[in-house]
Amino acid sequence: MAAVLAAVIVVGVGVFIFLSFQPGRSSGQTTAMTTHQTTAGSSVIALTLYLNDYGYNSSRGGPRIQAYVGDLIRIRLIGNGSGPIVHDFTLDEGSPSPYSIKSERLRRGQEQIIEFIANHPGVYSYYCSVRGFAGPSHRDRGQEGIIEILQRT
Ligand SMILES: [Cu+2]
Repeated sequence: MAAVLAAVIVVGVGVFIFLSFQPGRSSGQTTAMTTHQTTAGSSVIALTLYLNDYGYNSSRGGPRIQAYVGDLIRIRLIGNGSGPIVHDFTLDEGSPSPYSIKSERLRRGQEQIIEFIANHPGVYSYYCSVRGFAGPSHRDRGQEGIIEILQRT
């Protein structure tokens, strides 16, 4: 556990096949964010995001993620696109934001856990950076959400 908490930017656990079948857009995709207090007064914000076409835990948009400066954000990403369509989680200069977070591009059934420290306060967009050969980007199709990092007062 301590080793996990010590991890900083993106901890790519690698991509592995998710063995159990996940039906697309099931009703189980509500976003439950759990918070664990740590000794330093900061918290671990843990949530799961299904990478759907073309939203996070929905077919458009994504949940608002809230954390305080110093918190560790841990997101379990589960690919849930249709056919060969892949999706990712990006929070970078394109958001725009001072972060540099980008997951693997996951297809249905693939999974990755990313972790990063919420060290820049502000309100930013996270989004899917995938763009097909033709047509609008996934972000233009609505695949983005808000992450809000609050100053601890
Ligand atoms: Cu996408």
